[in-house]
Amino acid sequence: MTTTETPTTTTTSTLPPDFLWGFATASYQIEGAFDEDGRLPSIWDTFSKTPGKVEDGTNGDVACDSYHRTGEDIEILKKYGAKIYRFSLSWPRIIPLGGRNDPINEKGLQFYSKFLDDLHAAGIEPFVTLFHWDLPDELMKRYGGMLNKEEFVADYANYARVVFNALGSKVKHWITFNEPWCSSVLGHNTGKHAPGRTSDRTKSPEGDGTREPWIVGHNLLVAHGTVVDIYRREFKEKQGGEIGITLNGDWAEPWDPENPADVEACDRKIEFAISWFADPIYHGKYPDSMVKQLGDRLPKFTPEEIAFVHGSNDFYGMNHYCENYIRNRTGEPDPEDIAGNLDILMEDKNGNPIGPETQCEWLRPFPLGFRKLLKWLADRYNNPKIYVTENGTSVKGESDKPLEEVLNDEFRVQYYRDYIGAMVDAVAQDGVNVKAYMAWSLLDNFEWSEGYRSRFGVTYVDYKNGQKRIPKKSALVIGELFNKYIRKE
Ligand code: GBH
Repeated sequence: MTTTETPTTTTTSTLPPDFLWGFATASYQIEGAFDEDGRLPSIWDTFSKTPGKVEDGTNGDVACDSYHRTGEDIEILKKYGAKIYRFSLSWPRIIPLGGRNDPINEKGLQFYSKFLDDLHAAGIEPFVTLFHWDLPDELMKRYGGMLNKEEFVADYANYARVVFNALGSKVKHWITFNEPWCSSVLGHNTGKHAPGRTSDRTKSPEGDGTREPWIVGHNLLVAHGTVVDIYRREFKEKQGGEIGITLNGDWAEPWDPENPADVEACDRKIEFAISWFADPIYHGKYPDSMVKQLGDRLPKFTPEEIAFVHGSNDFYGMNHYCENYIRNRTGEPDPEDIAGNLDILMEDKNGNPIGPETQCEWLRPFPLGFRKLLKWLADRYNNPKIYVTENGTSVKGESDKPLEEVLNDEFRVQYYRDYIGAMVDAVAQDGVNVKAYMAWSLLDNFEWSEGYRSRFGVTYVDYKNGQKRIPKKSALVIGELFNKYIRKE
């Protein structure tokens, strides 16, 4: 499908009876208990406690206190009718120092083991992310974390093996990495995320945004491929699960649809964000557009590496939030450029906004883009099984609204109606193979560098009153939508 076709959303489409839906979260964003039962700091503890890194100066020390409130979290999941729950494991809870010769923390494993048992008892199927950005801080200090291929891949593989051994009988769906793009680009080019490395010396004493993001991305791919291989050879047969990676990616509309250079730039934008990781996994090589622009700054796969990476997804994990207008840039790309030599804009040539504002600068809803991106992925990757592992929105000014208005979150309700509807059309009308959907997020939580002001929860969390959870309207609407769309047989 080209970027200019506009299929319409209908309400008559349906989903197959085995379609799964639920909610998602991540360890550092919800758990709190930052120094309990042997947990040591991750790069996010260190980064968020560095002045100026998080907008409201907050951190995840307490967050939603989910470490002490697993029972409440399971209660609300049940109340909302969720079939599945995606959460992530905190590596520094399980191996506090992180490395393959460092001690394993049994208390950390016991916490997750019990949580998995409790989820199963409630009839909720877990989707478990091994890594959602909270790298043990010691590994950053010891050898540069994700920048160090030999050390990082070996330590991540050891961590994964510890986890598969201890918890693998209770988990059928594993996600190796959440959004490697963010660890690479935000962590090692713009410096907006931990570990905050960038070429900008006003923000970081160290870092090279022209090279490090491509090295980190490469290392994460190799680590992913290595762990998938370990799972398939040592665990899959007896544990019967599946494993894949989760990638973020926005849809792209041309700033000027009449200009072929803008239309072409849209594909390049998606290639730099998604195909950077998905092409090696599905096609065994980096996209041509990236090789062309980055030259020898893009690492090369050794034959052993690509053998692990190529074919390493049992499913495609898709995180999706929004879209942009894309305008081609002429002239030589800036060496710091990570996007494909183009401008990422919120308005088209005629000044029309892509969608309404939310609390996040970067997020403007445009639901049809979800359907188009699903089709784009199906076409490029031979119709893989897709799990939507995150989708959701913040609401402009939500943190300043009276509670009653917060709970009656019409804007978010409309977002889910439109986005879920667009996904259903992609499945029923375009033949895209989506098999599961997880809304982001179960709870308002620590929104990384945006702190607590941006709220993505379908559940309000009262940070001033013991992290009390109160369902918003959207929490129940999602279930109603899926009850309507999923065929009974
Ligand atoms: C998800 O990323 C994360 O997986 C999740 O943990 C998070 O809570 C959720 O988003 C909501 O934010 O303006 O330069 O900082 C979504 C993909 C890509 C969205 C980077 C924000 C920010 C670019 N993200 N983007 S910048």
